[in-house]
Amino acid sequence: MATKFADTREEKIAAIEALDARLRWLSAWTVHNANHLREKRDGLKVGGHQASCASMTAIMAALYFHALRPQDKVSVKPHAGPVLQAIHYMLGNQSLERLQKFRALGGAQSYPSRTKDKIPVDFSTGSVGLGVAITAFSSLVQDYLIAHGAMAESDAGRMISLMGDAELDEGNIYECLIEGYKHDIRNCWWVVDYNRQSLDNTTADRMFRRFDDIFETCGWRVVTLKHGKLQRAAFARPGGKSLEDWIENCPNADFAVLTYQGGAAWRERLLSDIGGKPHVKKLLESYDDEGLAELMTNLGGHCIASLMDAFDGADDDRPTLFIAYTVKGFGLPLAGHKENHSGMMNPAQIEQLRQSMGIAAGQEWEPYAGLGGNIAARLKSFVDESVLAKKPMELSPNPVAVPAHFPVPTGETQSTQAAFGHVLLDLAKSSHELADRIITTAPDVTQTTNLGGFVNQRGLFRRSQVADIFREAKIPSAQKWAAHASGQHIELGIAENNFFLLLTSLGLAAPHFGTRLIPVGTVYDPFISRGLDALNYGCYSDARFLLVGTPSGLTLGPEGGAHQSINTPLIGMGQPGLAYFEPAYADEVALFMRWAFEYLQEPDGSSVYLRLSTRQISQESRTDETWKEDALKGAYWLRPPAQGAEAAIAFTGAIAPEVLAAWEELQYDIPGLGVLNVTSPDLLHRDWSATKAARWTGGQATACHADTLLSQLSPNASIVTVIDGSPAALSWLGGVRAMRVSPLGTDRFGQTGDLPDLYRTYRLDKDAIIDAVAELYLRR
Ligand SMILES: Cc1ncc(C[n+]2csc(CCOP(=O)(O)OP(=O)(O)O)c2C)c(N)n1
Ligand SMILES: [Mg+2]
Repeated sequence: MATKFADTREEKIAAIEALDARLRWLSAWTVHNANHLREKRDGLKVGGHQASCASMTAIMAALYFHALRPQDKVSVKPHAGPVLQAIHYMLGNQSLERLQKFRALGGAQSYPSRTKDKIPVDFSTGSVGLGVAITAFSSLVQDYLIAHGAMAESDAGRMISLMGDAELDEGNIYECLIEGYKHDIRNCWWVVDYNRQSLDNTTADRMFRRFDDIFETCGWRVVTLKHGKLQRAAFARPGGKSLEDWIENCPNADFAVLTYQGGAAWRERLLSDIGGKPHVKKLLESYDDEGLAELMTNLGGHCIASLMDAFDGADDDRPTLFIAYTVKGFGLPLAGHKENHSGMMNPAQIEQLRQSMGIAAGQEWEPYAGLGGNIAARLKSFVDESVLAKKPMELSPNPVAVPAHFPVPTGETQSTQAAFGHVLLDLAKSSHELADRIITTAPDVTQTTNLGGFVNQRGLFRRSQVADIFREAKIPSAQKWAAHASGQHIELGIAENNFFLLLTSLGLAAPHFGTRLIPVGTVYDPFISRGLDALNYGCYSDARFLLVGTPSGLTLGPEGGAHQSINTPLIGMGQPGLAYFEPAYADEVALFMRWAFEYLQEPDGSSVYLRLSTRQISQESRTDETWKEDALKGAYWLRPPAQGAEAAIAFTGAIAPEVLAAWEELQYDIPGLGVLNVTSPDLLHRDWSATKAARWTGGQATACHADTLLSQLSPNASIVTVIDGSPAALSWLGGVRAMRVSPLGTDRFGQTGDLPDLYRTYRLDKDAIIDAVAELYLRR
């Protein structure tokens, strides 16, 4: 019967050191198998990062098997994915088959993925920097839930990022630091694998200690783990101080070169640089070459005891940056080489590593290979009893009920943006549970995107109260700006990366913390592009939120070309995990918002994007409700065509008045001319392509919604499409039933102007629509 491992701290260190070695082997072998052993059919390099993994196995072993608490959540740097897979393989959460299919279809993912991996993944990573900053925002979300009584303070976990040092070059890190400071975030750890190598090269020496300053300025505690215990012991010996000083001043590139070259090179260089100093020669002589190489690379990030001490030392809730010095490729023949990022051990090298680790041929996949039977059994029980093994599964709390009907804002002329604000305000005034779960956010555009009403009702969120000084001074102002713990709006500075990362964290509140939040974020439509990768990251993570891009298109005309959003309809269509709607009328806004609040809670739902406008337009007087069902599928006939009509105008959004004015003039010349209101080019297109695909994947050969709508036209009909945005968003409609199309839209940068001038300039006015219809119709 195996006795328990780790009764004492020394035993625990030994156990975690053994795990460090196991993780280094299994991650390297997983990559090797995928690249060298698995059958290759396409001649492409499969890839994987053995050196990046080896750099971090000790950090991960110490974190996961010592410091981690069940409620903590971890983001793992993308290229250490195989280490995370290996940890879960050892825990029994990952199958051998999936590990063997690393980077193959259905196998372990290249980079940890919440949606694609079968192991528990707290945060997806891949695009460097984003997986780091998300942890800061998740700690803010956790504080929000605690402040709102949805979580006990004692259940607060640490949001931890295990990051590469080159991730510190990403600008979004610093945007996040500033925002984090403003919101006084806590319970956040970032552990830097400080191997001083990026993808291309060793990193700049000049940054030495700069990161400490930057983080400390933003309120973080910085803990540096530079030396392991072997080095610290050597420094305490005669001559050790000279050695320490030498290491202190050694440029990154020199250190890397010597690490790659090994013991003899270290000796030669050290003797030449400091051999003349007292006791140094003797100190160096006490190590053989192998021992000297081990000593010189015994950095803090590879020393389990140092890592455990450092993690134990940060036992309060202060945000903490651990700078753990490491060697990229530690313990592998690739160690230190500046091109080791994508470098891989060749078969002879991995064979040598296998032998040096005492792993018998054929035992490569054994989780506990290379250890004596007794030790293997004890180590297994240590792993099985670890906190990680008892980490609770993610929850899927019940959906928050959505009222059956949202009142439609009244007014003969309305803009979709104002209607959005009214719907939210009505909700904010209600006592419906949905209103309590809504949390709004905006990057410094709360008032100009009509979120102000909601914020006036529900307040800004801050852990500690912030007074509204203007209000207290009795200066008239439309906006209440007091912040308190029960507030429901998180105001951000102008940093769209932060905006999308916060939406992502809020949109993961249900799986992360067991409470559903309904996040609503507003941003000027053109500046979606500024945070596009973070938006993509949020969608890839399957976070659920309502994104409102407003104002959009030429309705920002007075602001000029830099504010004109042209390609956002294509972003809405092209972005997986995001359903894009562009309403024209206020009743559509209410309909789509209601739908969105349900859809973003459905297991197979997604986030939703509303592209809105400040243009006030005459509202439609509806005679019935039949349009709604079609509108939710992406399009409805606003002016139904006569059966077999020869032409139609299809449009999206606030350009409706120009379209209807053109229709008024044309209907006498073109009998039965139809007007199709495409409320979601995205859903309509997805439905079309999915229906086509279904024919080949065993589905029914049914007609898609676009097909059904357009089948009312003559087979020879022509369509003019109109959108204040890229015309490509609608021009595809001609492909559905092989009809000719004239696509109107904007495809040039904007200029300042009022709407009549701009619509004329960009050929979106009534005359342009009439010309386009006439040209298609007459040239048949
Ligand atoms: C946004 C983004 N740009 C580029 C890359 C490609 N890339 C992957 S890892 C890497 C360098 C990472 O270096 P570091 O963070 O120091 O990690 P290490 O492998 O050294 O631990 C780069 C440029 C990426 N994944 N994401
Ligand atoms: Mg690095």
